[in-house]
Amino acid sequence: MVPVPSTNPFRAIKPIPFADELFTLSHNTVMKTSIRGTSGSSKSVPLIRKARKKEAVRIELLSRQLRERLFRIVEEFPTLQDGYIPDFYVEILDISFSIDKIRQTLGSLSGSANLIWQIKREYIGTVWHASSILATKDLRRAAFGRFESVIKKLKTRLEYLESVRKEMRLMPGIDLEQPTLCIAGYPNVGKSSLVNGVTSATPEIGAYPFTTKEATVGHLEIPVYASSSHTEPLTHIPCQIVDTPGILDRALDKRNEIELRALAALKTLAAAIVFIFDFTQQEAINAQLNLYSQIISEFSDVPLLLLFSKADLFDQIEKDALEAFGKENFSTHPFNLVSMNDPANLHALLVDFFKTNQKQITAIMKQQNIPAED
Ligand SMILES: Nc1nc2c(ncn2[C@@H]2O[C@H](COP(=O)(O)OP(=O)(O)OP(=O)(O)O)[C@@H](O)[C@H]2O)c(=O)[nH]1
Ligand SMILES: [Mg+2]
Repeated sequence: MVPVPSTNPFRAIKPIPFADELFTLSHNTVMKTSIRGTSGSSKSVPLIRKARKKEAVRIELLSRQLRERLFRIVEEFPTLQDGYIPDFYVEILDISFSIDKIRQTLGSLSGSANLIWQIKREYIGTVWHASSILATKDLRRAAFGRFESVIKKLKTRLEYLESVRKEMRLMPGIDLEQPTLCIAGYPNVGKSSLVNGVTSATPEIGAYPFTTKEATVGHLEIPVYASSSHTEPLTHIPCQIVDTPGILDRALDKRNEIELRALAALKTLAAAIVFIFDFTQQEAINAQLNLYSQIISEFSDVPLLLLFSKADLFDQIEKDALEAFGKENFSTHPFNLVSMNDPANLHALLVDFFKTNQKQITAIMKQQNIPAED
């Protein structure tokens, strides 16, 4: 089995704490820390000086802990700029969240960390001039209260970042060095069944539209032969097969988030497309034809393999009728009837398609990997 590359940059982010948790954890750690030179019975240092030092150090420690935690969250988030993370994740972020909002949110975490630093400076200065032990404690409590209110104001922002992290970490890991074949088609046509049949991936299969909600990656090894007379492969090329959600035949501005995610995968990942057509959905024949036209015009440079699914459900007369329909409507593409009960045939078709289009696939991959210019 080919190992699944984990190049999804969102999987490296640690869970983002709730605001309360972030403050309480840091607060408890600081209150448990013993501060050198502020306890014991040394008579040489006056008690007021020990108290000033103790509370000033506590303020310093808590501010440092909070700032470190905030900066860590900001640093762990992938840089949301062209060239830093694959375009696929940028597109998904823009569909499901908002890159601007994420940037602003991360910016406000850094801003809060700086505010904590200012509060700390203000209070430490005052604590050193406190006139009584009680006053040092009151000042420390006041500083902590200010820190807490800064952190509490981040409540919804931290929750937002955690929701981004949780959702984005579910996206597949994509290896940009590997060729990627995207499976596309109308809902419920058998896309996931195909991926399930020829790769180690096990996407959910269901007898209802939009079973697949986001791209899933399966892996396939394509044998490469030294020449057509060789029967033993020279080597194998690892290849990614991306199962995408179904796409209906409708205008872009009417598309739901699930369809937009499918188009984002096609746009940013596909070095080749496998389009699945399902003749058992008689009521959606025209819709599928329209979708096919949209895909071939939008991705005109990308090699496309056309497959008619659910072959096992057709008798010979229906197959002949299908053949005629195919010739009439798909003059530009050869087509094949496939069934999920025959993964060996599917596999052979994919290997052959890859072999025939290898040059074009490699050229598209090169183009996709060129970093965007500023
Ligand atoms: N008889 C038969 N049924 C199939 C075949 N391929 C898929 N199906 C059935 O068709 C239904 C849809 O299959 P999926 O693989 O989930 O289709 P999909 O295109 O991924 O659907 P969405 O993710 O919802 O867009 C399921 O009930 C499958 O069991 C096939 O070759 N033969
Ligand atoms: Mg599916």
